[in-house]
Amino acid sequence: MTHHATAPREPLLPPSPLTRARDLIAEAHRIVALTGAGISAESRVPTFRDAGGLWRNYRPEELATIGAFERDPRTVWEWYEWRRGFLATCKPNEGHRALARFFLRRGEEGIVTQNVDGLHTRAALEEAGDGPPDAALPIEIHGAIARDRCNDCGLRAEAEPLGDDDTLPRCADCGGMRRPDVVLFGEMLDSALLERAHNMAARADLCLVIGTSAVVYPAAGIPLATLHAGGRIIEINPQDTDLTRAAEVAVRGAAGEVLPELLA
Ligand code: BV8
Ligand code: ZN
Repeated sequence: MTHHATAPREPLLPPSPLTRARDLIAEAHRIVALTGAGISAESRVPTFRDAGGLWRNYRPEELATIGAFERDPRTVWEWYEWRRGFLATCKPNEGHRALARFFLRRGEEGIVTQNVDGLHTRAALEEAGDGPPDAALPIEIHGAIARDRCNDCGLRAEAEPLGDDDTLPRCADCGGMRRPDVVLFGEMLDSALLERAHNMAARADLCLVIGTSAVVYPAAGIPLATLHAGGRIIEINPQDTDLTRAAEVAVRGAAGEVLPELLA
């Protein structure tokens, strides 16, 4: 019996985080994704931390607060007007598109976003073509910058340009103070939206956490609903975050590069 010298076996490398993440996705039944400003970074939307100082030396945390709005609504309005103008030049990136296609293929909604930039919605409509976009439409738990809301009666309306005089936008129905339809720091989130997002995460067996520093609550608690229900977390982010230690796999990279690979 001749013994064939077997080639020395390749040392078995542990599977890469991308491979492990792909396997978890293949095994998962219900998947939810929580996204933050990082998924829009490659669309040139400044992440919440870098936006500060880019505009008349204000910090976002100073301006995106209910206190600032009550104290100095005009300045907060002008900041949102500036952000709206800037966002008009941005478009969904490959990360938004890959995520939209993924949920359209699965036919079941699962995107929860902290972002107010509307880029997930645009990606859903563009990727769905003339098909239904619903499965890729996000739950926007912090609202949408492109809409206004009445501070008094809650009437929502398309944003209108700010008058250049000192008057502030008023509600067409009740004459109350209009404001951007976003959740400012110090404000409660829409409880129905938060409940829907939380229940979706608790029913999921996998939560993709994409481009968030996971410091803003109650949004950052959503992936923990999946974890506490026995599910697992995959983090897609170039950096470590407060959620990294709760993640089964951390894929260290940019969403625009990782998601098309991961979700193909
Ligand atoms: C509430 C809408 C309770 C506005 C937003 C003191 C005073 C007041 C409040 C608090 C306080 N201390 C704590 C609080 C609670 C506060 C909070 O959590 N603060 C944090 C900062 C400690 N939360 C609230 O105020 C919430 N409300 O708690 O109400 C309450 C109770 C009783 C009575 C009344 C109220 C409301 C929070 C919602 C605030 N609104 N947005 C607007 O945008 O104009 S949140 C805002 O922050 C944005 O939505 C943004 O999404 C979010 C920032 O978080 P991230 O998305 O994670 O963005 P960030 O820049 O931090 O991170 C980006 C990540 O991406 C990084 O990890 C980076 O590595 C990564 N990245 C970069 N590039 C890429 C990438 N990843 C992938 N690919 C890339 N290419
Ligand atoms: Zn009103």
